[in-house]
Amino acid sequence: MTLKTILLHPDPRLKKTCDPVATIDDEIRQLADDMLETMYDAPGVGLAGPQVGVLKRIFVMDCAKDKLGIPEPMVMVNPEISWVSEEKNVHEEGCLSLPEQYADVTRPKEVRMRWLGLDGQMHEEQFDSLWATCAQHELDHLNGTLFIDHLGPLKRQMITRKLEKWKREKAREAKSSSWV
Ligand code: K1U
Ligand code: ZN
Repeated sequence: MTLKTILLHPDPRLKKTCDPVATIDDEIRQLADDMLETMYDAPGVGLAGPQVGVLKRIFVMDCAKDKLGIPEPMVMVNPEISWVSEEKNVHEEGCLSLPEQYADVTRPKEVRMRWLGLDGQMHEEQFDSLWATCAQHELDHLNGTLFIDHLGPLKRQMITRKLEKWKREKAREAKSSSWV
């Protein structure tokens, strides 16, 4: 398995609409393995193809990590939302492509997802709480949408500026640690 580099906002690849996956083959199975390893290493609870530079409709998620410590990795290929609840939920969201930036986002509280699994079969399941938030956040990535696109322009600009500052600090830290 290989750790992939996670692209940071405003990389233009994060704004693209991704292509459907034509077949489940060894390349897709390898990609899913690499994405799960990259997500757990980050650490995060989700990761979508475009975040690792792959403009295909695939994401991974595992929102079960902090319950009993038993992992519940999920891989969704060509995912679609088949139903959303009328009831909405506000959840604080983060994004591995916008490290250390968080904001409250309002989305449907529950969603029903349909997707192609690595077993080549269609699956359908209903999600709530963090699973529902994460599935919608990841599906957004496949359509070139980031969580900051759900915010007003001022909040979005503030987060984008804070991220630029974070990048400058990281670059400065990397430079000073290379001196010793
Ligand atoms: O898509 C991504 O960038 C991953 C993102 C998913 C997400 C988190 C929270 C709400 C909606 C979607 C993350 O995983 S951000 C990191 C994070 O939330 C986390 C990190 C360590 C432990 C638990 C959560
Ligand atoms: Zn994200």
